[in-house]
Amino acid sequence: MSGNEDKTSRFPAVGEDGAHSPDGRFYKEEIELALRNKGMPLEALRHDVTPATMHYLLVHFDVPAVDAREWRLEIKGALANPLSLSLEEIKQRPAVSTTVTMECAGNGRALLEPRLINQPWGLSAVSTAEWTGTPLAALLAEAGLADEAVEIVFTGLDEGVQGDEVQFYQRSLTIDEAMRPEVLLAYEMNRETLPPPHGYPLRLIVPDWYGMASVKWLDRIEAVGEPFEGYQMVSSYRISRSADELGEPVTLLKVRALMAPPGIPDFLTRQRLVRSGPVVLQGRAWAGRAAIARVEVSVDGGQSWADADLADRVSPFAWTAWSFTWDAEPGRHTLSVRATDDAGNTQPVDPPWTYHGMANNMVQRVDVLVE
Ligand SMILES: Nc1nc2c(c(=O)[nH]1)N[C@H]1C(S)=C(S)[C@@H](COP(=O)(O)O)O[C@H]1N2
Ligand SMILES: [Mo]
Repeated sequence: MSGNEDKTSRFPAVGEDGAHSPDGRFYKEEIELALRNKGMPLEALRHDVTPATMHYLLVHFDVPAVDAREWRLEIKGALANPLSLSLEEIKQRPAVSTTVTMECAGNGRALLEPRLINQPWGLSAVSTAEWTGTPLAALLAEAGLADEAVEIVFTGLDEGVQGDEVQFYQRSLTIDEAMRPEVLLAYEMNRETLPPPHGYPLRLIVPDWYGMASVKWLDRIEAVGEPFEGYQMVSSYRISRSADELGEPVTLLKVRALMAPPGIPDFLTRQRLVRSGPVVLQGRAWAGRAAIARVEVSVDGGQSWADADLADRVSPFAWTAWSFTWDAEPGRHTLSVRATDDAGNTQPVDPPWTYHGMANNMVQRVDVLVE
C-alpha cells in the first residue's frame, strides 16, 4: 500500500513511514499546492453560506477546460438502460437546491507532527455552499440498476499521477449511499453557474461526507458488481498508522467547531489583537449525519469550558452557528472551541497521529492579546 509518497521522491522519509516532513518544514511544492488550492479565510465563518469566491478549493490534478456543448454525462455499467445526457437535458430534470457544509478530509493535517508532505491544510478547508442540481437517485432509477450492482463509480475528467499511478480522479459509493435523496448532480453553486475549479459543468454533491466523495467535472457514472478499489479509495482517504496498513476508509464528517478569530490580525503572524470588554465569539459547528448537541468555549487554554448558544441550522446538511460572549481582560489568552454531536462524539484536544493525516478533528486554539 503506498500513500502519497512515490519511490523516486526526493522528499525525506521519517523512519519507515515515508514522505513526512521531518522537522515541520514546508517544502516549495507544498507551498505551490497551497497556492493552487485555497482555504476559506476563517473570518468567512460569519456567513451562513460562504460566498463562492471564499469557498475552499481542492484540485488534485489540472482543472479541465470543458466545452459544455460537446460534453455529455454517460451513465452505464450494470444497469438496464444506459443513458447519455447533455447538460441541457440534465437541467430540464427536476431541480433541487441544498445548502451543504463541505470539508476536506485533510483539514487539520498540517497541525500533526510529523505531517505527510501534501496539501498543508491548517483549519481552513471547510465551507458551505448552496448547490443546485438534480437528484442522482431518480437518474439511477431510470437507468434501471441491475441486481448485481453493488457500487456506483464516479469518474472525473481530470487525469494525473498520484502514488506512481496514472489515473482519472475516481471515487465510488455503495448503492445505498448513492440512492440517498440528498445526493445531487450539481450545475450551480450559490445560484451561479458552477465555476471551473469547483467542477464545471457538473459535479457530484454528497452531503455529510468529507469532500473527496463529491467528484467534480463528471465524465461518467458506472454501476459495478464489485467494490471499486481505485487509488482514491484504497491508497488514500484512509485512517491508518502506516503506509502498509489499509486502515479504515474516510467517510462521514467528524464533529468539529471552528471560531472566526476575534479582533484584528497581525499581517504576517495572524496573531489576534482584541480590545478589552465584552467580545462576542462566534463560529460554526458540524458533524456528518449527526446534529450538533453542544458547543463549549474555553478562554483559559482548555482548563475550563462553558456552553455557547446555538442557532438553528440553515439546512439539515449544513453547519450550526454558535456564539459566546467573553469578558476579555488584558493579557494573553488561548481561546478554544469544541463541539459534541447528538451521538455523543466530541473533539480531541490532542488528535491521534495518523499516516495520511485524514479526518483530524482536533480542537482549534486561537491565541489572542487583549489590550
Ligand atoms: N474530479 C475531482 N473531484 C474532486 C477532487 C478532484 O481533485 N478531482 N477533489 C476532491 C476533494 S479532495 C475535495 S475536498 C472536494 C473539494 O471541492 P471544492 O474544491 O469545490 O471545494 O472535491 C473533491 N472532488
Ligand atoms: Mo479533500
